[in-house]
Amino acid sequence: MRAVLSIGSNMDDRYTLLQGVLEEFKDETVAVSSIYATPPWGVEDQDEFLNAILVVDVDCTPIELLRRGQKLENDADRVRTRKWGPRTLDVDIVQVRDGGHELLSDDPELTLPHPWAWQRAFVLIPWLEIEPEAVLHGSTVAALVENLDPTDIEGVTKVRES
Ligand code: PH2
Ligand code: MG
Ligand code: MG
Repeated sequence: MRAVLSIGSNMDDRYTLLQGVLEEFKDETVAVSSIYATPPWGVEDQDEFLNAILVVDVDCTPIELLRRGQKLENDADRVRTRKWGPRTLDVDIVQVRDGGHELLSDDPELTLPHPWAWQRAFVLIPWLEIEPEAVLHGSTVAALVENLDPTDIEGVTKVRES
């Protein structure tokens, strides 16, 4: 199956933490975006994030992929305090496709597609770079970006070319 992963960090050595995820998936990676600096979304009184998107082709179930992401988060000493709060590393599954079909899930542990992705500039702008024609909630990523608030778009800046 093919999965779109959103990775983010706003604590500690953010580049190295994101790089660790890219390293873990390097043999399964189909595409990877540049790294972007992004203003905190949802909870605004926290440090700037670094975010990126990768598309991976993995031979496992969505829950197994979730566990791989959680292992990376735990290895980064992630501490879960507040929802949407600061974190060393976040590995989120945005979307999963299998044989051209999108997998949907309402499992509270893993909602697919990711419930907030369609409105998050920090997901859509990096994703636009690698898969502009991907469809989420019935719209292409390019169309979703066009519908974002211009100030949200301006806040997202490329800091390291992929
Ligand atoms: N993750 C959140 C909440 N807010 N904001 C940015 N810019 N980047 C994130 O990765 C992020 C966020 C919850 O996972
Ligand atoms: Mg998240
Ligand atoms: Mg998460």
